[in-house]
Amino acid sequence: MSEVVNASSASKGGDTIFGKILRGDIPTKFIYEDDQCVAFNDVAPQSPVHFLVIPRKPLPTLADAEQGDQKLLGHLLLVARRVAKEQGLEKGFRVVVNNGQEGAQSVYHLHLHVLGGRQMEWPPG
Ligand code: TR5
Repeated sequence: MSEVVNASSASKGGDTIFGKILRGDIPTKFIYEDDQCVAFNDVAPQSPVHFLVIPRKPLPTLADAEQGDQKLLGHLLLVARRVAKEQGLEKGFRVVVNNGQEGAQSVYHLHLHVLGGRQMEWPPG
């Protein structure tokens, strides 16, 4: 099922698959972790390298972030940059945050997609 179809039926509220990953209920190899966030490979990669950076704090969407989350949001971007370098993405990469239904968000736990390893196109679909 496409992510857009998944996104059309997804909604905020309750536990998410990423909450289960964070708690260790679903065993997942973290390619990075610290006290604020973790990174792991996307289960359905859209490019040769495709990983997600997610905060430990269960913010459902970027739109739910508040002023007090400023440092956390900056940290997520710096972790994206760091792991992208570790993954060999010297030639470039893309960072995506899908927000809400029209943003095609399917998992309501904030996450940064980091995609690389091929030439990206623009505009996105
Ligand atoms: O559509 P949005 O932006 O919400 O992105 C959600 C992403 O989570 C998609 O790229 C999915 O492929 C990814 N996803 C979904 C699951 C999953 C995952 N990545 C890693 N591990 C996963 N598990 C164990 N289960 C999922 N349902």
